[in-house]
Amino acid sequence: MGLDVNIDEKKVPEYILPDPLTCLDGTRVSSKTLWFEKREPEILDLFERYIYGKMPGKPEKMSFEITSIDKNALKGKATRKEVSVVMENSQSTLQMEILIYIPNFHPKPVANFLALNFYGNHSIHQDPNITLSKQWVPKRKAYGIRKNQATENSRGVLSYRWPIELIIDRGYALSTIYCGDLDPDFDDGFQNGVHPLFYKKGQTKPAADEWGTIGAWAWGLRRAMDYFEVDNNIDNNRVIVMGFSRLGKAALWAGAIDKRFALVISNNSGCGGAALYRRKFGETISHINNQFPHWFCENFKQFIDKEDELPVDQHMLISLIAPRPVYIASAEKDLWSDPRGEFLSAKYADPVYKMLGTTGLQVDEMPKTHRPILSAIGYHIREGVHEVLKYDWERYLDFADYH
Ligand code: GTR
Repeated sequence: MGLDVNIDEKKVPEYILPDPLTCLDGTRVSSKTLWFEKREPEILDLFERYIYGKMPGKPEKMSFEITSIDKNALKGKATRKEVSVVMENSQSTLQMEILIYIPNFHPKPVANFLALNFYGNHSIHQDPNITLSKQWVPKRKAYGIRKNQATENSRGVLSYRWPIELIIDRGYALSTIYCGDLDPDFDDGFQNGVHPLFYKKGQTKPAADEWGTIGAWAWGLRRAMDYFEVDNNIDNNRVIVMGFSRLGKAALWAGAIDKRFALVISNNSGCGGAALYRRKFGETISHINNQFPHWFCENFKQFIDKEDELPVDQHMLISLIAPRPVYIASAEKDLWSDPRGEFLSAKYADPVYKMLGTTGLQVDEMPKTHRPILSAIGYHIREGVHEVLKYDWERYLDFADYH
């Protein structure tokens, strides 16, 4: 990645993690009631205030329109549909498109994987009938993108990350949204995307404790959940929110803040996702805020090179998902994301999961490559680089089946 980061385990500093089961006032949390009434809201508030920023609720008006439907997709195995979600506030409107594949030969309603994508819904499959996104997309010649616009050559360019047939064959639906529908991934001072919809009179950017881009992406996942609640083919008690890398950070945040997500999956989410900040291994609070000043709330920048002053670390984000199942996946060569730090978040969230009566994480030590752990907290590390591959999806399907 070119940037100067520590990838030497011996150089990881000593650190003390905040205890998820001790409240700010020193109270020890030994009961579910105390967790849900006091400590959990306290931790959530800290993540809102200092890391991801507070996000608003639903917009004043929201409508869903099915804009296309093909009952014979994937050679008849699936129904593919597109749903436009139109969101309006007095100031402006925003439209987000959900692409959904539902298995035809499985009893309804079905469990559903929901994941944001990086380059537009059309990038996940070659199907010429998927609407080509008209949104701004990041420049990438190899993906057929010209002047930040997708072209016919952009279809299916990332299909290797989306084994749709496998997901359908296993009896799950798959839904996806282009993250740029919610907020294009560049620092524009929050003039485009969803933020302006919620500005108060005279406000031109989010306050220091209000949402950035990751918050906006997570907010969009929640609005998709609002749609699933009215779609009879989808079992809204079995919606799995999944994300890769920056979108894995958003998936974890959405899963932490919204209990309607039954299961949460982080694929190589790294810094600001599953990895612990205090290890300062791979990407740090400093790197991430310098490279992506728009991702988090402004307050997070106070902790640049001051990770020990944070009242939380990312194991506490995982603990906010408890007792719902969560799966964290790493990759051996993805040192930028700190695989060991991702595992340790799972490990240090375990006491909360156990206190809430689940199996927690059933190992103490980081497992070897390709030895997935299935318990309330799931984990694997695979060989290879920062990616989401068929191997990862197979494990997520196994984890979803297991629960
Ligand atoms: C990197 C960033 C990571 C991760 C990654 C990705 O540049 O430093 O935090 O989000 O991008 O999203 O692929």
